[in-house]
Amino acid sequence: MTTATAHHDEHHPSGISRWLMTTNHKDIGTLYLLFSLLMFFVGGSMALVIRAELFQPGLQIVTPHFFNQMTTMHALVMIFGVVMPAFVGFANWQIPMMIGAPDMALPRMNNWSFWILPFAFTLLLSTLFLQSQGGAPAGGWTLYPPLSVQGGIGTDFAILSIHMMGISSVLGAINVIATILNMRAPGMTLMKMPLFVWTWLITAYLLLAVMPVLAGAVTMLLTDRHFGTHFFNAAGGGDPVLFQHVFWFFGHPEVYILILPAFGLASQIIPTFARKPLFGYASMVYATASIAFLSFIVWAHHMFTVGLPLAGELFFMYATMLIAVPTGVKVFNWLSTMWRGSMTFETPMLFAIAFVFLFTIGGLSGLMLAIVPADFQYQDTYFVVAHFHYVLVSGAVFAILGGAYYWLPKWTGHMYSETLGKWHFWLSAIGFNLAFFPQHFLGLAGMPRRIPDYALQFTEFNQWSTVGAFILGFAQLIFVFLVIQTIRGGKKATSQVWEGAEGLEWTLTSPPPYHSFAVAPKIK
Ligand code: HEM
Ligand SMILES: [Cu+2]
Repeated sequence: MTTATAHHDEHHPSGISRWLMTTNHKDIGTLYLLFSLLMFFVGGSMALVIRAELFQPGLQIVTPHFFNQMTTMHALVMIFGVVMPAFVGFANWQIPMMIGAPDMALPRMNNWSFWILPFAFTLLLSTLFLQSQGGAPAGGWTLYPPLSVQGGIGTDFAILSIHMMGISSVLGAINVIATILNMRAPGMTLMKMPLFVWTWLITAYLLLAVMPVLAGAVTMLLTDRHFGTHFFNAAGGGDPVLFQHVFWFFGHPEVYILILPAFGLASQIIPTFARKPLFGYASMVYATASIAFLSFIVWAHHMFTVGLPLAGELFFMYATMLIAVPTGVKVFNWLSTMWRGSMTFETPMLFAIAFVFLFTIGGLSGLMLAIVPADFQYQDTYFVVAHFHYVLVSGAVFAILGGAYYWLPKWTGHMYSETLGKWHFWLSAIGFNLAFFPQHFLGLAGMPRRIPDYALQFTEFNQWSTVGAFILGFAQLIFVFLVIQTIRGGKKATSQVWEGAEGLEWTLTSPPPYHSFAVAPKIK
């Protein structure tokens, strides 16, 4: 039977022009995910350079200036080049299939929002080759003035690259909102949408709200650097602390842009392998919305040591603690979904369970950091570095890896090797905790962050941390091998793939047709 739709289904361009010109959500999803994986190795290698230098006190491998470039670039790459593109990759692949739409609402803009990224990161990474002119930005990813005003041409490249990343994110967010609000199949009401779609809808609004704020902050930096303005120059009547306020007004919602889609991934995976519907669907939606709202009123908890007025310190302390409530609701709902479920522990579920527990550890250290007088001790120490790696690595990255294992059979049509998957998981989990758990104690003992050398008493824990980081790094090579192996072949995946999985994407073949849902599905 060759209907028009069936013919049109598989007809698509091939070769390089396919990937350059594609407007297909699955292709663009694949491009975002592969880009993110490549950047993971770029950002990860930088982290290993830092950890190798910190294996023992004294300077062995890099100069202090290059060390500062590595910490700054590592963070910019991991945040804007790995986690954010990975989530947009998942959104592109999954949202149209989950809501029963043929594609994203704005396909050509979708192509452009991806292809801006390789140019933005070429610009950013090229600064590493400008060592004679100061090299890459080296004042920390937060780009605080006055250091960032004094930095070399690398800082200008970083500012322009951040502008391009911001445009890509804003275009992606517009596309997600337009798709979710206008392209749902008949009967797919908002409160019937999968949680992953809800978390992305709310994340997209956060992106629209704060990416322009970052653009504003770095533009003021650029004019202070080249056009004689004094926004952040105290001698010119400006205030360097103003930059911190504007940066973190973006920066704190940004950390929720890095975690809300991860919450959505966990809410897809856990019910599937617990074989129970998600506990408290509606409360999950309201918890996500309240976290997003609260994320706008806590930014100064990054600045408790700049000398805020007491009333300000108290407000930001209590507002930050308040975020623990909706976050707690989510953790409670995931545990209740697992409770008395008939659970099996395939690799996606292992990553999802590790996500829940290790993210909670990150959340608890976040609560400790929210206490103003205690934060006077923690601020700018390795305790902070441990905290945000628990929420960003075992949080965001573990959820991303879990999501990849969950949908890889759907995307490729092949089952991956469960044995390799489990090796990848356990080496990642052990390596991660060995790398970052000791850092809590280094911080409590007073080891500052962003230093290439340290006092003797910090040696042992730094050595464990470095060994752990290399185990974590090595484990990711298994993942790359597994992905290539699965794309190439393996046991055929069924449409349903996972027995307990719910959702429209599991009604499509694996891999799904190039153009899916040309005819809107009926939502029960
Ligand atoms: C995957 C393994 C990772 C390792 C081994 C690692 C390791 C490190 C190390 C050693 C530092 C420097 C700390 C210092 O000396 O001050 C650092 C900083 C940082 N990392 Fe990671 N990291 C990893 C992944 C990530 C990810 C996935 C993210 C974000 C999504 C991230 C975000 C950051 C940030 C924001 C900083 C602070 C940079 C600065 O001080 O300006 N890291 N990381
Ligand atoms: Cu914050």
